[in-house]
Amino acid sequence: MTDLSLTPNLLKADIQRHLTYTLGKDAANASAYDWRMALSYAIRDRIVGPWFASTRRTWAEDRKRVYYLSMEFLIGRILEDATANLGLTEAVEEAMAAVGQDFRSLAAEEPDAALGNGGLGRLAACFMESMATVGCPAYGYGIRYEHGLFRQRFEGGRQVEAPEDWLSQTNPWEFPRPESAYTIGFKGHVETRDGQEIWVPGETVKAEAHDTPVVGWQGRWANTLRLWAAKPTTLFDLERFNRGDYAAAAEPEALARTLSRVLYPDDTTYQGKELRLKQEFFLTSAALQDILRRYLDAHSDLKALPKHVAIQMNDTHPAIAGPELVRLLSDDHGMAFEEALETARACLGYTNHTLLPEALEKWATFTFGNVLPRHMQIVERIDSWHRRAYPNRPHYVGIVKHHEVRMGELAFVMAHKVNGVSALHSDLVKQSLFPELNRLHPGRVINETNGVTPRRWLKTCNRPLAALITDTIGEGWEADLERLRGLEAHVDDAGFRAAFDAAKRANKARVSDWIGREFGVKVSPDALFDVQVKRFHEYKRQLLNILECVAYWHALRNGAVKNPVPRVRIFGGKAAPGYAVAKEIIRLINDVAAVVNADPQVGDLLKIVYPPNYNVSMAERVIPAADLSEQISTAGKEASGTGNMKFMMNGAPTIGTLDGANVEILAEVGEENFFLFGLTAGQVAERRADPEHARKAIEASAPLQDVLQMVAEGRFSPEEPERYHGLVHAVWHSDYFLVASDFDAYHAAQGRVAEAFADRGRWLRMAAMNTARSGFFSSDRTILSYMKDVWDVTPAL
Ligand code: 26V
Repeated sequence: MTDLSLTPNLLKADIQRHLTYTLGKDAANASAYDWRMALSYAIRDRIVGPWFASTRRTWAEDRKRVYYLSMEFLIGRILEDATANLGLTEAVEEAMAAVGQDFRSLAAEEPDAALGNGGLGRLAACFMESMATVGCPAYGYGIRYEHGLFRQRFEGGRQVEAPEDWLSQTNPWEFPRPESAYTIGFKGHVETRDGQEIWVPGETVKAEAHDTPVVGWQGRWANTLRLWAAKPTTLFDLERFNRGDYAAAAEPEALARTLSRVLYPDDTTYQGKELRLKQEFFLTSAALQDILRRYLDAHSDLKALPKHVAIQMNDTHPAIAGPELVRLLSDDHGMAFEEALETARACLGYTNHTLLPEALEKWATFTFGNVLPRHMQIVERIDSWHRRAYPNRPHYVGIVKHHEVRMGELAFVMAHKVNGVSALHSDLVKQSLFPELNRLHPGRVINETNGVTPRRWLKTCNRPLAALITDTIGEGWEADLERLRGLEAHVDDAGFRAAFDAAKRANKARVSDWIGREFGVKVSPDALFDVQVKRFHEYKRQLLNILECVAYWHALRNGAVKNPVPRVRIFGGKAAPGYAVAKEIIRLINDVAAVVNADPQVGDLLKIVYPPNYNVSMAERVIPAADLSEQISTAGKEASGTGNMKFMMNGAPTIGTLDGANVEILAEVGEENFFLFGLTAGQVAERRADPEHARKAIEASAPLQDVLQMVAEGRFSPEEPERYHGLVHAVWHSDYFLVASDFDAYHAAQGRVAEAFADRGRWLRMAAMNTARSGFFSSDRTILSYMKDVWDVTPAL
């Protein structure tokens, strides 16, 4: 271990050295950007020690490694977190102050690494940090997208997307490894030579590694996030270039680079895009070639691979890993087919993150066979092997059906463990997604409830609360989150409550300033901050939230609310660019906000704010300031949720349905500290069976009728009164996500929230109990559980 207790002076000297020799800048005219870069390099230097030490130990002890394959890693900023994990926050503050810079403002200028859409990608990032914290030897494998998730702005209330450009600045965290490159093939044909099938690709690209070290808490271990960039295998065509045909000369380069150019911004509907399939194979093949290369550097017997290698498929996006590993083992290394299959299966695990049928990947056999002809053969062979090995398999079950390759079934069959991401979701994976496969393979499906890293999501993002926790229960809770239980002994203590209140108030004051400054809305830090931040999906029911805002506004105007509690309803989130209904809901929220915020009659009693471009950094700002966490999905639809856990940790009680990990949050925190409402997953199914459910629900609810009437007649869109006819019509006549059926229960639950909030002592107790009982939702717990149940790896620390 390197000495991490470097004084601010040493740090300052290192920063100045980087400024001069790495950046070539004179301190006299260095910009804030230059200082941030110099600081980032100085911090990166201090990660390298633990990184090498961890890698050396893994080799020396011949430890089993975990390989986490994910199309998304939603990392956010790195500087502040890495600094905190190294225990250098105070030293860095001091060093930067000595050169006339403010650390926090510099850190806030770092662009987010937004290589993901939402929950699935952020989970992968939390897992990377937790694997480094608990000392699990691991590599994350992903794609180094040139453009991460689009930037969102509003024009006339409507979402407008602009490309994101995080690499327009130098990325100080990565080490390019042009020497670690693999050739990835596509298309072409399959030849038989001496009874052996050989794939002859028609196109090739190169996958080039870029490594980012990920350091854990207290710098005791560090792992590698290896992201692949696509490069052409052939340089440009000099002959064409000399003829002046510049565009054609650059064609191979352009073609290759499109592979890692952009992140697909749609996580709602599966679309059979060939480029997406190519991206998936690009990531997976590069990762597997790298894994086998590393294994064969130290071993020779490929049959022993599962003793040394665990590969986790983050959803089905890398599910081509099954056939690709079989191909590498059999076609390239001469293993018999069935042995290759069993070897691959013993290495592979599959995590399912969604039940939504429209998001389940399936590829037309035509596309699949065209892009990956050899893999198509292998998939057919896996399918017929499985059919023969399990003669009870019903005829309608299989990997290839109706001229489609079903990636969920492929991942299931090729994994030794399949898991869901919350208790409820894992049950549904067994009962409704894969009932027959679950019957054929009892015990294969298990649950691994999600978690979040408390270092980023409590320690660094909420310094006031973190300081109070340390003052109250001492140090060490950051890597042993169950210790937060120690707070329970203090929740009835007036002094502790006041301190808890002050911490929340400080966060809210920062957010009020920001909202006033950036969006011109004046909000009081004493109001109830009611927050729903997440991707926009119909099932997440931002529509239910905004319709309830309208009902509340209406009631306020009519004087129907006794002792109203001032409220700020905060929204944040992006819609997939092609998701028309989600975009209409976004526009409705902005339209309602404009009317409500300008209404002198309600004044400070209700404000609606929707800051654009919600991302990891905005979450770090807003979640610590939340009083109430909105987790209101249609029961049975949200696989887990992880935002719900972040709010809980930061002392915000949940208003929510019995869905995903809400169920477990409720169990931990107790009904008295949770605002539960709505239909259960079972009741949702029953209710939907009645084709008249929406109309009946609306007819039974006077407030909902009023709300829908106001929206439909253009109260919030006077310049275009019919703007929301479609949306309102859909609520009346289909309402697949049961907004109408849950409306009254939600409205009533919001009433209970206001009542509780008005009782300061009671509210603070609830809020503190949420923090105190959030220990289970540390991703350290999740990772230790995967290590034991799925990966069979022991922690090195
Ligand atoms: C699907 C697709 C389909 C193909 C195109 C690209 C793409 C990208 C993402 C997805 C599915 C995303 C699924 C997802 O994010 N699920 C979320 O996973 C979280 C972590 O387990 C969980 O907390 C959320 O409840 C769940 O919605």
